[in-house]
Amino acid sequence: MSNWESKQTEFTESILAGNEQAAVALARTSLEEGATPVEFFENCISPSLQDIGKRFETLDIFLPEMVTAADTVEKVNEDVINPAVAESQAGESMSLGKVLLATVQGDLHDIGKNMVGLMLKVNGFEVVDLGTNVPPADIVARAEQEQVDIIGMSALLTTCLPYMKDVCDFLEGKNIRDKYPVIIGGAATHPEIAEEMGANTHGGSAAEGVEKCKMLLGKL
Ligand code: B12
Repeated sequence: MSNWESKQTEFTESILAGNEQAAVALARTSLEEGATPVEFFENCISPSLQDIGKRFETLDIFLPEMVTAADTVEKVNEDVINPAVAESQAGESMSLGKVLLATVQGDLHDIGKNMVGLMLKVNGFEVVDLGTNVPPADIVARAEQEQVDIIGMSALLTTCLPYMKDVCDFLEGKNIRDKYPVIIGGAATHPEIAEEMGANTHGGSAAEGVEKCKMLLGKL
């Protein structure tokens, strides 16, 4: 698939305009032409949203357009990408482990986290998704309740990063830090941030998140 650049430009314009039909059709055609749903997500959806983020930052667009774009992407995910990802691995029934996922307190971004959850599920993990805006104490309490094997956190707002550290500090304070490998991701993070927050590792994409979770549990 060599023409991602032109597809991505077209996709960006469709989601900015809230043109669900065009965005869904572009995704369907790409899959029919042989792209995998994950390839479409990583090469088209994700960079288009990054592009929209940049335009928002430079005041070329405003919040309502970012909301429209996000809503249109959710429709594409619901109608095309999620079912295709689920179908691509149907039939796998092993359980590699249980992963808690949450977008941290103050942060409502969940498009990336949801893709991570879906990819983990189709790759054999059980996922406990706590949603968005989850306070550190709730993350720790649910990890204990659900006896998860890994804690995964997402943040796109840099102001919310300290809540990731709070989770690791809470775990330390309860003397259970070693029980829970912690993986973080989201546009506000990178590997050095993971170290700063006291997490074990970082996932830069949903696919990398799956590989890192396998590594954390010694399943690679
Ligand atoms: C869509 C969007 C929104 C939507 C969110 C809808 C939704 N349901 O998620 C809406 C319109 C609601 C929104 C609101 C806001 N947003 Co916003 N938003 C974006 C935008 C354009 C795209 C985000 C996205 O979905 N990207 C695509 C996904 C696939 O990428 P991703 O989340 O990074 O996930 C991938 C990886 O990071 C990884 N990953 C993600 N999570 C995890 C977790 C684990 C465990 C692992 C392993 C991996 C992993 O895997 C994913 C798949 O590959 C970004 C721009 C950007 N550069 O990110 C701004 C952006 C994040 N938003 C921003 C801002 C400022 C806001 C608002 C404050 C705006 C306002 N004035 O109100 C509010 C905040 C609301 C809140 N409290 O959270 C800023 C943040 C700046 C900063 N440095 O903190 C950005 C960067 C835009 C910008 N450049 O200014 N936003």
